[in-house]
Amino acid sequence: MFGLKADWSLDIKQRYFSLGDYTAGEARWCPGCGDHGVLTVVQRICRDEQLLPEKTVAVSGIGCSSRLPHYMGTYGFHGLHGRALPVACGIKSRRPDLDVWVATGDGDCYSIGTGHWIHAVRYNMDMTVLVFDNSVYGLTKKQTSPTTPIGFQSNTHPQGAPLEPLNPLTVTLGISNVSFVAQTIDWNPVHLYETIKAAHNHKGFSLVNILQRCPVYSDNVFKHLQEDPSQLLLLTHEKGIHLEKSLLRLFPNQQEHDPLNMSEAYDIADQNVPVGLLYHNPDVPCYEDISSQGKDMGIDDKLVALNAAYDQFAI
Ligand SMILES: Cc1ncc(C[n+]2csc(CCOP(=O)(O)OP(=O)(O)O)c2C)c(N)n1
Repeated sequence: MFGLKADWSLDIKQRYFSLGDYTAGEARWCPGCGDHGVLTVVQRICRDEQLLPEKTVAVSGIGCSSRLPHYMGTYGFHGLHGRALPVACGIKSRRPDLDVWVATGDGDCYSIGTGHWIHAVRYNMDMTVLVFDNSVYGLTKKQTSPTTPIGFQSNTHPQGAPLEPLNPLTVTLGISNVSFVAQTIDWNPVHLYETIKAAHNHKGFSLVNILQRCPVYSDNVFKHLQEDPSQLLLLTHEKGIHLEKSLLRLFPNQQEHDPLNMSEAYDIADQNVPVGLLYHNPDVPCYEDISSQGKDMGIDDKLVALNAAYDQFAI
C-alpha cells in the first residue's frame, strides 16, 4: 500500500482501509459461536485485499449466520429465508462490478433454498458463498436440518433424526457448471482464512461449506472432530489450500488431491470429512459474462439485430 517514489518520498495511497472500515456494530451471536470467527476472517480478507467498502456487498437469507451483513461496514442485504442466492445473483447481474459475498446457513441454503442453490451453482456467477453448516436450525432453536446427523436429538425429532443427512459437497459437485467447492472448519482460523481467500480469488461461484460450531444447540456435533482430528481428511496439493508445516501437524490424516480431479473429489467427499479444496475449475464461464454479450452495442446495431429477430417470424 505504501511505495517509495524516485525522489525517495513516500507514495501514500489516498485511501487505506483498516479492519474498522469493514466493521459495523457489535456481533450479537452467542459466546463461543463459530460465526464470530468467520466474520473476523471475512473482514480480514476485505482489509488484506483492500476491497472498496462501497463496492462490496454482503447478502444473506435468514438465520443466525444470516446476520453477518449487519456486522459488515459494507453494503448489505438481509433477505428472506432461503433467498440469499437469488438476491445475490440479481445484484451480480445488474452490478457485475460489485464484490458479492453470501452468508447462509445449512437450513437456509440446503433446505428452503435448495432450488436456488442448484441453479446458482449452474449459473456460476462470480460470488463467494459461505455456508455456515452447524447441522441444525440455530435461530429457531434446534430443529433438524438437512445436515443433521442421524440419531441427533433435536426439537423436531426428540427421539433422534431419522434420516441420513444430505451431503452438501457431493450434491454441489454433481451440479452442471460447478467451478469451486471447498470445506473448512471454524476452529482452525488459518485454514478458514486461506480457504475463504482462495474462494474469493476464484472468478465464479465458490461454495465453501464451513463446519461451524453452535455451542448452544449442536455442541456435540463436531466435538469428535475437534478431539480427534485424525477423523478429518486434510486435502493437500500445490493448487489447493496451503498451510504452514507447523499447522500441517495438526492434521494426522492427509491426502494429496488435485482439485481438477472431479471423480476423486466426489469419492473423497462421499467417504470422509474433508478439509480443503475439493474441486476448482477456473475455466467455467460466468453467466454475467455470457449474458452481457451485446451490452455495448450501439443503437443502430441493436435495431439491425431486432429487425433480424422479427424477420424470423415472417411467413
Ligand atoms: C419462509 C420461512 N420459513 C421459516 C422461517 C423460520 N426460520 C427462520 S431462521 C430458520 C432456520 C435457520 O437455520 P440455518 O439456515 O441453519 O441458520 P442458523 O440459524 O443455524 O445460522 C427458520 C426455519 C422463516 N423465517 N421464513
